[in-house]
Amino acid sequence: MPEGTLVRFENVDGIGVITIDNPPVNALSPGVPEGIVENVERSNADPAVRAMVLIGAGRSFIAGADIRTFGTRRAPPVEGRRTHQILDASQKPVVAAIHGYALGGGLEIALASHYRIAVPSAKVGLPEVLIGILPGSGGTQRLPRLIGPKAAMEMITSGRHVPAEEAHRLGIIDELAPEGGLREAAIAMARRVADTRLVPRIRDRDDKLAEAKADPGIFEAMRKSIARRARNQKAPYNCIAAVEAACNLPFEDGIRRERELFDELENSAEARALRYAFFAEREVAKLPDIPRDTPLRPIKTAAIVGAGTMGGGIAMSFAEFDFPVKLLEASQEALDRGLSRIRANYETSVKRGSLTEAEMNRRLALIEPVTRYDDIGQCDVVIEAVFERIPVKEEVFKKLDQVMKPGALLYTNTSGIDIDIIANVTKRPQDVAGTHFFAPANVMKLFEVVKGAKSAPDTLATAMDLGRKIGKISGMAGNGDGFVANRSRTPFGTEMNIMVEEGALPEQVDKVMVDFGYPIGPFSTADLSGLDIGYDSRQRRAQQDPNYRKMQIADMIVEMGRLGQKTGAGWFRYEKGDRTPHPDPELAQKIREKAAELGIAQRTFNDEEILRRLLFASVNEACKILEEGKVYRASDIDVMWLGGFNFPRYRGGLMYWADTIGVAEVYRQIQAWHQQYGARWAPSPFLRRLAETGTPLREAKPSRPM
Ligand code: 3H9
Repeated sequence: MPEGTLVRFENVDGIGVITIDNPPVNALSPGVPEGIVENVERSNADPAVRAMVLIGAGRSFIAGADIRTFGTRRAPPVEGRRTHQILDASQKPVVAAIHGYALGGGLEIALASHYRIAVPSAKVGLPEVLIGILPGSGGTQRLPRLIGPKAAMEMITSGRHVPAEEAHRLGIIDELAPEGGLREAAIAMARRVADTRLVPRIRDRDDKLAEAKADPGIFEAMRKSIARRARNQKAPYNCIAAVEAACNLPFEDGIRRERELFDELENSAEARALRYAFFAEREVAKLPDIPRDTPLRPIKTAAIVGAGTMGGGIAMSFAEFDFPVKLLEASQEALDRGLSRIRANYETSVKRGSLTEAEMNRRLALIEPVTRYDDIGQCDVVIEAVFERIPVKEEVFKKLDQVMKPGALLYTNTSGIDIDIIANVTKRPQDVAGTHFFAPANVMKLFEVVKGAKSAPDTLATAMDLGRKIGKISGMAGNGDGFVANRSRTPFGTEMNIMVEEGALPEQVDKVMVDFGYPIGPFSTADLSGLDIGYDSRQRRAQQDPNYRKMQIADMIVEMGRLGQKTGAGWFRYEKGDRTPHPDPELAQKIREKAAELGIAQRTFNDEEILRRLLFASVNEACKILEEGKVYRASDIDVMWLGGFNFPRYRGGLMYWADTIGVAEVYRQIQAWHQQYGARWAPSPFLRRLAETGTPLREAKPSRPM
């Protein structure tokens, strides 16, 4: 068949090599499954073919079903004629040859094949749960038969990508092939097995299912273990139910049950939101004003200035992804403190079992502490993470300008200082941009790249790419107070404080947001970060702006010495050595007294009102950001909320969620609160236009280019 066909066939001395060629990731788009089926059937009918190899062209085996086709009208699959069923029924053996990714429907095709060979760099997995569905092409029935229900449930409910070597140990992969030699090794394997009389089929195995027969409690235990992270979601539970069916039903009945459970999910609200989030996270990488082919600056070595909590977390992000990184602090003492914090973080992970000691040592060896600016001059990129004060940052950038080699990228991790002020103290403002990490920097996914007035296109494109290389999701923001992520989050913070002044309690607000899907509530989060930081910035703001609305209760708490977890009390009370927040009646009393002193009337709040007050305030601000052209697209704001603030992913993001309520209703409510509470709720004219035209918030285009 000619190049350009989705599925090609070639007879290599009796081995039929079936190549899937659907760039970029060989998704199973219309035409691909049909092409596989046609070639498998033809090979079975052709005496000149003894066995087959199924392999992917380009960078992957098969990344799964084509997600774009979900939720659209598709012809239902014809039972018995589905790709996995045809492969399974093949009388001649099929070897799946895996490189890159074998995910979802891709791994399911490999499981329906009779042998699996992979290069060590390959990854396999069933990540359907991450887009709100379950493996619907036999994966939930075959994987437990191959590796046992417990291991299968762990893989299917987490959706994680399993490296080939681990997959080999688990029994998913039969053989490992040398990198670069996959095709030859797979053809050789096919030759070896070509004359097998009994083609091995996973469906016929049940030895591994004995685990569930011996202990039927494993399913309930699994449901319990995921209860926290699977809150409000259906897909993870359907995944477990499907594996349970694999253990209790004959294979064909199990396949039917899997299909039913899949059908329940495909169009669920959570699946739609998760699909949206998947594509929004790909869209955010596209830079409309920077050509795609802009050459990137090579980055092999990095430096971080400042070994505080943020700087240390950033260094850890680099080390995790194999970048040698120099950590600079002028004083040896501060450097030592920073390094011991990094070590302590790693040790906690080792104790928890999420990191091996060897990996900890490998990462620590990549972080080189230095005390002189001259030591970092040859690094390709430097990220400044010093104290958040303009003169301090200016001082650092003057030094960087002196020592860094020409072409080095100079990034600042400021969370709010004007990038141009920083850039303009150097003679190379084109090399300067913001790269804003979110705390904890080694954990949170968002990497907000901030565009200065003079930032060169390759300075920005390289920053976006760098974020990706250290496992983050990069999003571009225009320069301006708070950039995009924090600016859109600020009104949420304001409202939570004001509601407490008006009679809501921190524990009620936290419960509403946890029930909504946040891992922890906003007041507990504030206690975790420390309340003094917000206090300082409020004091500064109040000095600069005579109209600044003071947060009297938040200030009172800090002035009482309650700085959060680190002092054993903040918005909540903490037992020694325990991070569990306990409501504090004493504090509640103090809050009421303060409110009385301020003359603020007290009332009760219902949960819906709390949720809306917090999130609508932010939607309104997001509209102002779009109006000012400080972001490329509305969905980028959603990506930032998912990666920066732990907004529940199965709700899509701030704007996507607001659309589930409806732009007209959001506008109506904001108008009503404008009447009631005054200026801070003035609706953005941009929002008004969206409401008038019925344009979904998530599709809103900014009013002007960034
Ligand atoms: C499934 O299989 C269901 C079955 O059980 C059957 C049920 C009946 N579909 O991420 P990248 C696009 S569910 C459509 O930047 P990377 C992506 O949008 C599926 N498009 O690359 C992007 O397009 P664009 C289970 C897809 O190298 C381009 O490919 N599988 C799909 O960073 C490059 O993507 C999954 O959930 C797809 N399946 O990462 C895997 N995959 O350039 C989903 C990618 O226009 N995919 N695209 O923006 C991934 O996790 C990553 O793409 C992957 C590569 C790890 C493969």
